[in-house]
Amino acid sequence: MDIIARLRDVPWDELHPNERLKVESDYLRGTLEEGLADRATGAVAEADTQLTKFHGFYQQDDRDLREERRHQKLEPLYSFMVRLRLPGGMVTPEQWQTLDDVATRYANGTLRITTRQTFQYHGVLKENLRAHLQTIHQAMVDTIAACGDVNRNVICTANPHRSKIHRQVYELSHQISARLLPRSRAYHEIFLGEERIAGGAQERESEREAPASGDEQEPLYTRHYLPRKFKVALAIPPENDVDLFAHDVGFIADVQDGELQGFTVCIGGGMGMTHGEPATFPRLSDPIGYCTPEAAPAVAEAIMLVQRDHGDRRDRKHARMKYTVEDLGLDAFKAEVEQHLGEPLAPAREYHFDSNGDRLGWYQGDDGRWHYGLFVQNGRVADFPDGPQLRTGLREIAEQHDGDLVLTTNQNVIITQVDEAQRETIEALLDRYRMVSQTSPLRRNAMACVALPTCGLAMAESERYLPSLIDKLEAVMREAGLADDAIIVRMTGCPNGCARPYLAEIGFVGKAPGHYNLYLGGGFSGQRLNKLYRENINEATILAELTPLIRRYAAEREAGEPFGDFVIRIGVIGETKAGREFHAQ
Ligand code: SRM
Ligand code: SF4
Repeated sequence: MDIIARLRDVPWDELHPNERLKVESDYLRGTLEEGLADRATGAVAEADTQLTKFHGFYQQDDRDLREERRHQKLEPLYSFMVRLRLPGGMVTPEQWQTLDDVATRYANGTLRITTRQTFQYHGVLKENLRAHLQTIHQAMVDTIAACGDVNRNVICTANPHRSKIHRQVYELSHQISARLLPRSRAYHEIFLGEERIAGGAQERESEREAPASGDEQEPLYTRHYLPRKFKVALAIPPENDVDLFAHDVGFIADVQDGELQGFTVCIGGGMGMTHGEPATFPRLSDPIGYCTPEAAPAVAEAIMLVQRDHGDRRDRKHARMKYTVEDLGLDAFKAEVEQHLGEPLAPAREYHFDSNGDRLGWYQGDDGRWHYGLFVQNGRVADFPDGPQLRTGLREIAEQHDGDLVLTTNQNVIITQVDEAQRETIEALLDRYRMVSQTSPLRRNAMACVALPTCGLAMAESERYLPSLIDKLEAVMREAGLADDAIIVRMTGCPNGCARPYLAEIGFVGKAPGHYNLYLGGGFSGQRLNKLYRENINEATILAELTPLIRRYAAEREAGEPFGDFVIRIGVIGETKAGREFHAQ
């Protein structure tokens, strides 16, 4: 039974309010036109704040100024976070320049590389939204479906210029993105000035009365869209830079004799949970089968349709596909997928991952050209006072160099396609703008989510705090003789998991201002969740807890043993069980 049949007779009050909103939004139009024109407020209408997400932007307010403005009886300082759809994360140097211009003209003067291989802008005022989207549109970039209950930016192992396989997988990320893109023209009409073609939803008598066989305006999603966000990742072993098991759908490339044979397909991953609610939990995806490269977009679509039809539309905390997989069971979910495909999936194949970090520094691609993986602390491309001049430096590289720039899911950037003769020029620019500092492997492998001041859900600092905590942890590592060792550290300002902290060897998850839950024991290649070790602790306790463990690791580890494996072996923390048992001590 599909979603239209399933929901036709369900009373609205049994569904989450967002469900009604989607259906009645006239395919994501809502009253956005009117809201954008209203200059009396920096906000859009309450209901439209849900719809803007489907178009790639979020209403936020500056939380640093919230109290002060409240005292002054001013409305919060509203602005928008704008997120690009950039499957596979690659931009041309010309696009980079436009995206950089837009950061000055319409946003807060920074670009933020996200954990899903794209850019976010912060601080975009309502009156600048249209101009912002129109400018990037001229550079062939959009923000469609970057947020909202739809398929999100499709991510893949970084750098299509590295090898033939990387290029093929990158192209597939585009094909999957295109296939799962909403078809509504709302974005083009509201933001790009396209004329609306008469007919369609407005003329239907009842908003809930969808055509029996398919929906012309949204053939895949229908007016119900998905119960929740939906995420697809593609990885090329042995690198698991995308954290393949953290997503609703994962495709693991199977390469034999230098040729891409197909993909092992995994389903049901996700990170988000809520503190103190054991019914919510991070989950790693499971393999359900194997498909050819040609079939991958159809397989992604079939999986999405099963989630569309079976996902929970009553409780948004239980609406991600990982819960549908848990509730239906892997086999029943798979059977539904195969029914959509009209044939069974082949059996899953073996794979092996050995890391989930990025390749940083210089490396050579198959065609002999060079690529430079540049570390960007927490993905913030800015000119830091007394620090790296990343924005100016990367801008200049984009002006002088004709190779593409590729964003990674570890929030870094790769300067690609550098000929031997150009390497000196690039190095001189990296030097001039102090873009490469002597960072430790600990820092280079650390990630933090955005959190304060823009994220409305943050309970504690993350991006603004992690660098100073790393300073202190670096000192502990140095003193223990581990200055050259990598431990994967990740921090988020709340349990939603935007920097995938439950896969870190050391994970910090914000609980309250200055206080974090400490998780230990994630796998070095993103294959194992970590486990809660200490709850609600401040910096002094974090350091007091970690210092002896790091010292012990230095003294007692086996050759090549990662920190996450070590803490499990010595019994400091138990191995994580899947699903609900994630919360059990
Ligand atoms: Fe996220 C919500 C930032 C990757 C799980 N995420 C948010 C919002 C939009 C807050 C909000 O809803 O008001 C954050 C905006 C902060 C800001 O001011 O910019 C936000 N998420 C981010 C980014 C920018 C973090 C970063 O530092 O890079 C990442 C943008 C990705 C992108 O380009 O699309 C980001 N978010 C993730 C990931 C990682 C991933 O996808 O690989 C996750 C965990 C994986 C997953 O989805 O399970 C993630 N974000 C969430 C959740 C929890 C979802 C859940 O299932 O419970 C929320 C809250 C929600 O959806 O209700 C959320
Ligand atoms: Fe915000 Fe929480 Fe995501 Fe961090 S993890 S960006 S605090 S929603």
